[in-house]
Parts: sequence; C-alpha cells; structure tokens
Amino acid sequence: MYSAGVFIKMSNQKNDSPNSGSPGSQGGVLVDVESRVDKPKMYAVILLNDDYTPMDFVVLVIKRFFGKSEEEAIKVMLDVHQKGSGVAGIYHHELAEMKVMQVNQFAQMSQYPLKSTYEETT
Ligand code: TYC
Repeated sequence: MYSAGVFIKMSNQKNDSPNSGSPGSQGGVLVDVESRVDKPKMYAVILLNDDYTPMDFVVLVIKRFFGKSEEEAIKVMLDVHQKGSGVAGIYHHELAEMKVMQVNQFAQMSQYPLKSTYEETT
C-alpha cells in the first residue's frame, strides 16, 4: 500500500529558495506526496452460482449484506445465475472478508449451498 515516498518540500518561509540544501535544512514542511495519494487495495466480493439456492434467497442476501435495492439485487442475482459468478460489492480487505463470512454463514444456517468469495480488484 505504501510505496517509497516521494517528498516535496512545502516552503513556509518567504525567502526560502526551492531546492536549496538537504530536505528540511531550511525549514519548511516535507510532504510525502506519493503515500498520500496511494490507493489501498480493494476487493470484490463475488457470489457463486449453484443449482439449489432459491433466487429469492440470493436477492435477500444481496439486499441485506450489500445494501442494494431490490432492482439492483435482482440484476446481480441474474448475472450470477447466467454467468456463474458476479460482483456483489467492492470493499477494503477487512470488510470484504467480513461480508464473505457473514454471507456464507447465513447461507449455511439457512441450509443453502450459496457461497461467496473475494478477490483483489485489478
Ligand atoms: N441458480 C440458482 C437457481 O436457479 C439461483 C442462484 C443465483 C443461486 C445466484 C446462487 O449466487 C447464486 N435457483
């Protein structure tokens, strides 16, 4: 997530000429520009198709755990049904992992074979 920083010096002195001396030697503020704009990795939570989980149950799961509307949830469910898998949501690692645990546990408790997984987005 954090690449080696590229620092720029933000001068806070009127007579502080740019690029003079080593960084920080003339006062001013060092700003790590690259780290600041670096994006954290994101993860797609993916639902997998199966032959037994009812469509209504999948729609309910997508609405409950991924905050989608009925209309959006139906679209995602049909996409999974037709293509074999589909993205229910994109999250930071910790949240993606939590969604997968919650969905898989809820499906198992309901005695349906529905499974979700997550993978890093490209
Ligand atoms: N294929 C299932 C059926 O025909 C529906 C389904 C959709 C199951 C999406 C899982 O992730 C899934 N009842």
